[in-house]
Amino acid sequence: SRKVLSYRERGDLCQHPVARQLFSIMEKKKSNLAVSADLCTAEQVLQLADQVGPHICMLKTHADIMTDFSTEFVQSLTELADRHQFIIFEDRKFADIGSTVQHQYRDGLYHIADWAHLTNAHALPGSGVLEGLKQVGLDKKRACLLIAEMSSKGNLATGDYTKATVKMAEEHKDFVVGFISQSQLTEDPTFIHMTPGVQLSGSGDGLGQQYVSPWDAVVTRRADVIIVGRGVYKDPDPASAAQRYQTAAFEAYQHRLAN
Ligand code: S5P
Repeated sequence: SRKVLSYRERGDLCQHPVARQLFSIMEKKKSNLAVSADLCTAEQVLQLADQVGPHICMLKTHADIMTDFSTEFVQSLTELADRHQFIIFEDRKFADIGSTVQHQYRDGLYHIADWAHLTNAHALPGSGVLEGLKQVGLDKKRACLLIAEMSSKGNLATGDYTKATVKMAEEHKDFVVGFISQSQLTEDPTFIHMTPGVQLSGSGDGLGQQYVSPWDAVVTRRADVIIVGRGVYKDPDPASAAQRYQTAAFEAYQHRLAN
């Protein structure tokens, strides 16, 4: 099998500034951990971001679950991202026609394109979803991931759907920098694979979520970045939990490099 490239080598191959920055942060901080801050107040999200900041390459948000989203929140989060050096990823999962997602990305209460370096979209609507998002995001140098596979039980993102999603990404490389997936989908080293549904202890959550370990995600499924929510923020000590996941995922990456 062919040599596994380091994050640094892959960053050097990337054209998109967000992909380059992410790979560079991963290399520098020795972190392929993204923490999902699925909390419902600005104070909780900001506190978590500050606690886990040193251990992560990326913070994932769900702005629309917050009760008090504001421009002050965005400003504070951006300051934390600059201080701790992490990418902000709004997990919006756009899934409508181009014209609608354009508004959802640029307008409304959240103005996502103004603050999220990275967002994501389902391939379901066809390439119009990307054409719409691009018209807003390209000028701002934003990037997008396509959801090619999901972690949840019974999901329909499989087989030909997944293959068509990869093809769509390849046709929009100026904006799409990778995938949300459960496995490696392409050998192209400039695409980043991010895998949610990762936990050190549990196997599921009773609502369809299915977990694998950081080792399985990175070594067996070849994820570049693991995404961990409850495994970190439900822990009584989120900073230590983040450190545990950081170490587990980075050791798994180093194992891949060495083998
Ligand atoms: O297939 C997916 C895609 C995503 S982005 N499965 C997921 O669980 N996610 C997101 O990852 C989900 O919306 C949540 O924010 C996070 C997983 O959280 P956890 O608490 O189960 O680790």
